[in-house]
Amino acid sequence: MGKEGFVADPATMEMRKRAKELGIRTVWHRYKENHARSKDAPFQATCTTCQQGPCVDVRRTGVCGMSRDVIIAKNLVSETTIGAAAHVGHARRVTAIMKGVGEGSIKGYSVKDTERLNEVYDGLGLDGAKSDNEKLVEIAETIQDDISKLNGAPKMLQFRSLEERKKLWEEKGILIDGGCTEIMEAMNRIAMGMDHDMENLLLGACRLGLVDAYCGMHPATLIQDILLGVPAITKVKTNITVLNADRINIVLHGHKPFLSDAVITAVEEYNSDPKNEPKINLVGMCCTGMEVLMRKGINFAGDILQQELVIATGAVELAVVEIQCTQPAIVDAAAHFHTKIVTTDPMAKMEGTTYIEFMPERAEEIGRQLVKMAVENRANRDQSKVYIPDYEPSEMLAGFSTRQLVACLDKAKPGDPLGALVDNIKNGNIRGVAAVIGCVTPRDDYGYRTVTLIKELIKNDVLVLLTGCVATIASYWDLLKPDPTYPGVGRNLAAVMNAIAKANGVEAVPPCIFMGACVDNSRLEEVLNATASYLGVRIDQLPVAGSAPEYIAEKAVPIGFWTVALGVFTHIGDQPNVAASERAVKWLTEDVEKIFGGKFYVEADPYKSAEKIIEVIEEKRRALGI
Ligand code: BF8
Repeated sequence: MGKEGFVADPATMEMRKRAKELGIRTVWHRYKENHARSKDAPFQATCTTCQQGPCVDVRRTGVCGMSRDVIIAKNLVSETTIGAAAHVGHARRVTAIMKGVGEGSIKGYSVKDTERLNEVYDGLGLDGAKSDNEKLVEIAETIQDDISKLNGAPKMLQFRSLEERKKLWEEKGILIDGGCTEIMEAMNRIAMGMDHDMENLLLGACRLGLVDAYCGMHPATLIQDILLGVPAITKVKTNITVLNADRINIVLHGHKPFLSDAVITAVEEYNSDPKNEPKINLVGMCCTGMEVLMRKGINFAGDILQQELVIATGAVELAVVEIQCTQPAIVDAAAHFHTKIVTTDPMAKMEGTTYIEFMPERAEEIGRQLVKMAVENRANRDQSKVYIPDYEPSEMLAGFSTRQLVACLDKAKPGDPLGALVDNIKNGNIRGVAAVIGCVTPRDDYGYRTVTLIKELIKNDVLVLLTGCVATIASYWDLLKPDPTYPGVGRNLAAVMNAIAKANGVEAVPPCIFMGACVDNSRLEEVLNATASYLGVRIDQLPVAGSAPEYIAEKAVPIGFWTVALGVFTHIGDQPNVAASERAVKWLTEDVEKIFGGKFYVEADPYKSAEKIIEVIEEKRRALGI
């Protein structure tokens, strides 16, 4: 029992206890040891830029005279740059794969969705290719140009954002050049003696939001859709308890689901041979886990906070990681068992692990090599150390790409799928739409903020779309399980969901809609743009909100600046490290709304956050006259 009667996921709690008994320090232990956040948070105004400093706990100015407000804005730009660089790095890697596939040097992947290929090819304004492979190359070269060019807005931005936004961004001076140029200039502006204007710095952070979206998330999603398939509805099981004590367990961890695709193929090959016993149980973790659950129906074992706990079961033969959100603590957890961890990206190595570089040209061979490694390691398992909590995994109905969502709505209102959504928003059955996205935090009871917030929203007839770790945690509380009684869902929203389910010939749809991993926030823009265009209004007029109740990663910061620049009211559960500057807080939570129509709202309490989100949605409804 935790906050206000909240009961955290029992499988996770039991594994935390088990880890403690084994002497494995988990993220929750380390959080208590290291957390330095205080109410007045003076440490938040610390500048480490030059050797006159570090200027710690700056009350007025640093040694150079830089104000506390500017130091804080500069630090926020730095964090935002790192986040944007992570997503651009992801896009760069998958773009290189796409180019190799088109040119024929990479044989293990091919076009899985021609419709998506053509949509992207045409959308980027390309023309004249004679084959799908030529299209792959041209798209890849266009995205590479978007990422690397010195001048001119990325073609992806031109393709994926609404005219009204582009015009506004240009007017306000945040229309971006190439992704790498922007990242370089962001580092340049925070160098000693450069930008000392708080507002200019924060507008710079908004630019990085656009970099993240149009040189990172959008290209990553689109390329993955083209080469690995557009997600369609699928049912999976989730939580640590999807591990199988009788099988060989392999965990796929990271964000870039190309290596995992090769491992999946190798596992299918291994499992299909009747001579091979025991069979392999393949499970996913973090965003790669979400990618493979959506596209391949692979069960999901854990979010960012559960990664050590999954290893602490002692049942994992091999964890394969590629990029992002891997906590180095898994090495310590694995050292208690036979578990092998393999890192695969030259920019994401980890001491104490085996490094096998993922070369997409050799994907098939590397997939088999990893499977062989896991199979051989099974003999080293000490079965007496295996401990998997005895709870049923949760059920998740997933795979709601925008296309799948539209297909479901089309059954409800043939020929006018968006009408099926918009009619219900207009008549008030759906009060509005909230996208709840991002990470989970060790700051309070596991899942408390996310689960409580979502429950409050759906109870009040707000349709909730989910991406990222919050989504998988929601599944542990059955918020992604179709149940025809729609427990906890507002009466009107439940009636809409029931009608959509019936139109699609299924018993029920889940209380919330899971739209994918963090890069798939790009899918949320597809929904926003389509709805705004259908209604003939701006995004900032729509009764919608975004929320990252438990964000922790740097990647979440540019995503937040992007949603604000799109015009979305954006809730975050924790103050970024800006509390020591009243001016910065005011700009982010008030002034920026006058520029873009969106702003940040900071609140840790999920009840208060839900109340505020609903209030904003109701205000927007009133302004629209609905
Ligand atoms: O990109 S939600 S903890 S896993 S950052 Fe990481 Fe946050 Fe999870 Fe994926 Ni997203």
